[in-house]
Amino acid sequence: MQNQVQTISTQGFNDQKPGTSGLRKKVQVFQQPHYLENFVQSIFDTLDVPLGATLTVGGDGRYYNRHAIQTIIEMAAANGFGRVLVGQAGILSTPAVSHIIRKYHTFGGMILSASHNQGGVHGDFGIKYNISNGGPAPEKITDEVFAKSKVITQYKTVKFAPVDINTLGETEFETDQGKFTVQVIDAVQDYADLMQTLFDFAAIKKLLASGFKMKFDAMHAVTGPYAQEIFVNRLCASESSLMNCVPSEDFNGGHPDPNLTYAADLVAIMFSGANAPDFGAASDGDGDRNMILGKNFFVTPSDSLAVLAANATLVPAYSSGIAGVARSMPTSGAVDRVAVKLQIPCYETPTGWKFFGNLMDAGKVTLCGEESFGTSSSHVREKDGLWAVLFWLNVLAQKYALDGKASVEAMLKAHWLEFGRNVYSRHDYEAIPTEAANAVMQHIKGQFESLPGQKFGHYQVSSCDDFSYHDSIDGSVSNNQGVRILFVDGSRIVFRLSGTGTEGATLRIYLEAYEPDSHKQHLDAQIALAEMIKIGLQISQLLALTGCVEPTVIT
Ligand code: G16
Repeated sequence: MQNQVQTISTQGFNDQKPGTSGLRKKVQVFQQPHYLENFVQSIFDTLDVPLGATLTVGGDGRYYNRHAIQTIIEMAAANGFGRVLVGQAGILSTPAVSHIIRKYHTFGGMILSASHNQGGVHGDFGIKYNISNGGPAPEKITDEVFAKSKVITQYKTVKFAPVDINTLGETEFETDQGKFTVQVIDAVQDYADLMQTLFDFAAIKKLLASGFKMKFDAMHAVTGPYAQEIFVNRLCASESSLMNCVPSEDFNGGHPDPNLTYAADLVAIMFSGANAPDFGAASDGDGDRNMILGKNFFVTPSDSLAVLAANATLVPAYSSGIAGVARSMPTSGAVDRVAVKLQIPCYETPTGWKFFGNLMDAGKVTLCGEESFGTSSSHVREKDGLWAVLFWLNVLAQKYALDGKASVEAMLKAHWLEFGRNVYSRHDYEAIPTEAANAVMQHIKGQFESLPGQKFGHYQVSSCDDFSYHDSIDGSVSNNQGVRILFVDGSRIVFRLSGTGTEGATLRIYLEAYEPDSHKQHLDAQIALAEMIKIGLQISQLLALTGCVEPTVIT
């Protein structure tokens, strides 16, 4: 039976501006009539979809995924796509979507996720479009989508009976525009195969068989099935190496954000003294973030990027060296020091993985990272949580093969000894009133003229600005990307409003100081940065303007 394309009248919404990574809102917002459809149609209208093109669709399994997938399938059929690839049960991690787009040359993909944000009926939902290089759509596309979403008057759809996305295989439909196929693909195999081409699985297997203990926490999110296949089936780790590996629609009531606050169960295990595992890691809702822990030891994401860059040649995929590195502006300068030693370029971009895409496509950088627990390479165009975990395991396996020792803490300390330590911390003030957060930013900007030269305790301000990025590949300019207070000794404080929250505003304060003295490098970051923290609060007048006494999250 032929299914008729229908044109449905609608009215625009004013709040569909994509943030740092796609559109994220409360589930109830997405459940408003036409809300999801309007945004999807605005994306399709922005793209020049070739007739019969293939679209990849997958999500992190959170509440509303299944409904959204059916809607997108129907709208894709009506908008000229000939095929949709869907992960089995609708599940695909964000890096897996990126890989599938690249491997099967699909016309981009839709990722249904609010990443590390909470899920469930009262939680968050999100959607973003990735372009055909596998990476998040750049701002010139998301800006156009937003503009279209405000003035949209109709969308196109075809009503199908619910498509079975649980069973692998193909289902064909006839529409009045022609044949349309939904292909349900294995969510895990392609990605696991890719990892096996990058890393030395035999060496990691040996390490894991040597008594080296690891613990991976999937936080009830998308990486569970991937971790099972990679760590247990392929690397023969014990089942007890994994925790929280069954994805759930509301992440079992948790907050799938791999940091010291929200991954508290893993942190307790890893900081349990002499019997703690040797290596711990966690990933977020959609599998693109990672947190790395050693026995009683936390690795900041900024340090993790620097250590991976410094040791990249120990990993098969990067054995002939890396072309360059990139980090987001608020990420510490630890990797910059490695780049100097390796004599490779280091790029500083705004927050948001989308800014790395052009540099990777142009072959300028191989490794990229962000302080927000994101690290990856040009094997895909997204950050990749399990990739980072495997990279660490591969490097540790090589160290073990060399001298029988594999310690995360020892690796970090050796790194600091060679490069010095960029002591780093981020303080988040979540869900504060938007007006109060804006007032803080305005108050700081109001001091741009008077701050340079001023002394605060041991520190003197050298300059301050609102970060702007000029993309050297496509010439685009992105302004207002975070306020920087730079000090004479190279320390800095950055203030930025998050672009991924869904409740009020989240103000982030990023603190960084350089410590070359090996006798002081062991200090806890909060102690080492205590004076900087006070200066940040003084300059921002955060307490007076927001009433917030303490950060919600410290990493
Ligand atoms: C997203 C982006 C990242 C960004 C992070 C934090 O991560 O993909 O590039 O660093 O948000 O952004 P913000 O500071 O604006 O909240 P994810 O894991 O949420 O997709």
